[in-house]
Amino acid sequence: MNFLLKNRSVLVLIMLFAIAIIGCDRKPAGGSTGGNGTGGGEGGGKKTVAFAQMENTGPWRIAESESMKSEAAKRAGSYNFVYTDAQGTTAKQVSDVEDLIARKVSAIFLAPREAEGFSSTFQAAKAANIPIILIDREATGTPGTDFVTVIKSDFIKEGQRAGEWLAKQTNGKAGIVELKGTTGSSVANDRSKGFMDEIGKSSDMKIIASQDANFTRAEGQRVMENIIQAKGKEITAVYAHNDEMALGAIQALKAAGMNPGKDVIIISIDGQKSALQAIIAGEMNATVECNPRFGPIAFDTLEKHLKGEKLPAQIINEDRFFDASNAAQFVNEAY
Ligand code: GYE
Repeated sequence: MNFLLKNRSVLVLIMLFAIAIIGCDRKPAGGSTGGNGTGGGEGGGKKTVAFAQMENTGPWRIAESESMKSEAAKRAGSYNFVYTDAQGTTAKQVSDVEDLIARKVSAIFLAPREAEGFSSTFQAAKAANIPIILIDREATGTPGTDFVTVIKSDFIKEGQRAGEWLAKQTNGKAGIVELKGTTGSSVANDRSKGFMDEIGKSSDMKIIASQDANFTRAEGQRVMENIIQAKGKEITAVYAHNDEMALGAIQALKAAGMNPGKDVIIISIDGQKSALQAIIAGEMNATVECNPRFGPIAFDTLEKHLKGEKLPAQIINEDRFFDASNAAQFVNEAY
């Protein structure tokens, strides 16, 4: 009798344990879109949010990653933070996001390297109830459906500001080299378009060469060396889609015995510290600001979404303009 009783209570314990396990499994899958789910399979009521970065090279992108990490650290009471680095490959970035979805994080900030390639990822995130907020670049898809919203600068306006400034600076006559950002990125398309819109207003503003230098200094330098060989003195201006490529071009021009900042006017986009220093040194002329410090606005936007607030399709950062008149004033706060 005693033996039977003992066995029975063991059996009951086993059954209770089994029920508990099954019960756990019945929890809704995926991260929470509401304000009260714990999501992320995390304990302690914290949400796990992720930032899927495309690469972490160059001051702009390093500043962006740092801003996201330090904002997450400030909000560590509410969030665990996961960071992935796709090392400059769109395919890796897609699989990084797929892994984050499989891990059931509560939300994903995504800086998409290229505009195309993410549509099935967006569907998987939607099916798992995981909101995606795009930061810094656009991806093809519908805001409010495929992703929550996109926070970015107005890239067409950046190109227009660069074009307008250059036309004024050169009295409407220039032989321009355009160093473009990564082909397939929303940024490169828009920065070209805005610039062309403006220089198209003056018939003597001519693009004499236009090439992809992938937003990097090394490629900017290499591409510029080749263009100098082909075009030489025809070059009177460089429009680079970012400061890193402009700094590479400056190196190439100097090595060829040309005078960047004087004989060849250099304008680019971003506003990083070494560009402002080059402006102060007289080797570069101007840069349109593109702010990489997304951390605070990214997390604020996520919190609004989690509270159920309706968000606009795009959230646009306001940017400044740096040239010889103000570079010294802002250089210390630059990244
Ligand atoms: O200008 C560039 C970076 O996506 C807006 O990408 C960003 C651009 C930025 O590599 O420096």
